[in-house]
Amino acid sequence: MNKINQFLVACSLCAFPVIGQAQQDTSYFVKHLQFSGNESIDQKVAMAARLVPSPQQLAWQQMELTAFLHFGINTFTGREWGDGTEDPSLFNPTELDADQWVRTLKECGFKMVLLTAKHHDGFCLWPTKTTSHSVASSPWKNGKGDVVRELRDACTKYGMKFGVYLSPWDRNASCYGNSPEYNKFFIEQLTELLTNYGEVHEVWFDGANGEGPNGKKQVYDWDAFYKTIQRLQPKAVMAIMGDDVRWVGNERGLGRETEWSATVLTPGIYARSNANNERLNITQQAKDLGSRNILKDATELFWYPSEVDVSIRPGWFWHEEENAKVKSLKELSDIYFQSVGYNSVLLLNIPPDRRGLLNEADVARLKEFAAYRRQVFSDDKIQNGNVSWTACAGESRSYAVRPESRLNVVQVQEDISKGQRVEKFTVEAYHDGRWQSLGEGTTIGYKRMLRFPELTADSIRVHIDSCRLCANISNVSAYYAPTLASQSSAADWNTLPRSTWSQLSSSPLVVDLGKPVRLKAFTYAPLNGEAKPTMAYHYQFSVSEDGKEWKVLVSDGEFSNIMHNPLPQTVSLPSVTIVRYVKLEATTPNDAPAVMAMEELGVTVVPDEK
Ligand code: FUL
Repeated sequence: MNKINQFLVACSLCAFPVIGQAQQDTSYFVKHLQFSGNESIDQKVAMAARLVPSPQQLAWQQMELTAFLHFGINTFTGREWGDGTEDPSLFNPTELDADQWVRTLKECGFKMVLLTAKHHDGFCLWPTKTTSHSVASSPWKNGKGDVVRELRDACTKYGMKFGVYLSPWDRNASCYGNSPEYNKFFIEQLTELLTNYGEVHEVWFDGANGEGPNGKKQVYDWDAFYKTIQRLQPKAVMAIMGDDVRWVGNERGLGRETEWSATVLTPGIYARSNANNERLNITQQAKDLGSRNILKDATELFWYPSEVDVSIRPGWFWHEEENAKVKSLKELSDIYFQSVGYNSVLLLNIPPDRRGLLNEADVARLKEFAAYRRQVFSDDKIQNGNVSWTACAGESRSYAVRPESRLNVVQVQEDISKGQRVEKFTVEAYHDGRWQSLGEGTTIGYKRMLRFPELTADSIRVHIDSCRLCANISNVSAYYAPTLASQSSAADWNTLPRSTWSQLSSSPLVVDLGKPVRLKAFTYAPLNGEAKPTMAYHYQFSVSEDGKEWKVLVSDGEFSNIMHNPLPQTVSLPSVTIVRYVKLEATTPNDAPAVMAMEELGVTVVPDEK
């Protein structure tokens, strides 16, 4: 065991330097460092270079690929966010088989499985003592079932790591909004999960909170939640509303090209986070979370690596109509290169269906995805790439490429147990007697992949243009990733050409469809898949035959999670209605009147009867 590892083991959560703070110092800061305010920028940079992950963060980053299972009452209602009033008797998977989940995921290269033990609807997948709103009140296994236990057992059987998602936002708990009482209730739920199911490797606290200004306002006791985890599962990482794992900032599977695990973003669970982050003018979505420029004004730094969470389908929960919308191999591969290849862990969601099985459509795609990764990454075109290299700014190293090898990917890794240091690097290829540039990147971190048009090369050269102290490059490799065909993504959520429509207003959105039609469903699709402050969240949907007399078809609708996952949401209407005018009256997530455009509306109409 080397000096660093000895220290890491002895002091996993130290928030202070081991020895001094001089530039030549070889000491490390684990997980957090505080600047005194007197350092020059060079001194700050040298300290930042010596910020390292805790042992559990390091183990977490090394997993690279983890799986999310969104499963619960929504699976049976077809919703993305339940409102907590669902009848537990709806929960009745006919063939639930956690063995099938974990076996499939293991075969497909996943290292950990995280289950939505409780989503925002408050329905618990384990027989909790805290509420009757759980599997214990469902017909599944006559109320004797425990999904968390079945998943845990399957994880043990297959040697898979295990994590739980427990939504702080609870739309069912009557004590929600009575802050001390709900915090106690939540800690009891957390305690059950962290006590009764063996080792838990990740605890995922969602930041989503859809309570409007008129809803109940809960003040969470993050500190007590944090301490509960520390006490019961000290090796678990605490994600999102936690200080071990950071949300990348979108649900589209898109990481940052410049991704600092050593970041100035203060985790949201700390009371000082708003003040710190506002002072630096940053959010979780900010482009720059760690450059020298932003270090200048930072007062502290966190090892807070990013996690890219995305669903294999448009929604997080299983919906029958999305069986044909499982992401293509090309989309999954792009997501992989833009998450794992951008110094992040990929958390891919594969939602079990109503039978309680991973659906055939998802399993087939997962297998294709695994086979593709195997094909690409089992064939490293470089022979000596894993010899470690202490690289100072301005230095390069060349690597011989196996003869006749085509390549289009170069992968570089830093030994992050000694910190994240590279700020800019360039990759070149030698062919036909000359060097040509393949591309350049900024950060490397645990893993960075660069893609470029395919070529044949005799050798490649990695040049470290700029770094903090000297970088510790642990691996350089090169691969050939076969080109994958794109699938057309023509919108299938509007069946009536817009050429006959006219928009009469935008807030509310009133549209004249041009002729009477038999309306079966409508869709709201934020323009360009972007979340805007003026977007619709809560809505009322009405229709009219003459534009004067209106009939409300949905009075209290919600486009659940649209702020984080701004994809088309289709609402099926209770019955087919003849309409010519439609009206969408909506409020934004901040409860202001929403502004919408005709292009964001889709209608599904039934052809006229002959
Ligand atoms: C979001 C939630 O609101 C979604 O329903 C989903 O669970 C996703 C992973 O996080 O914030």
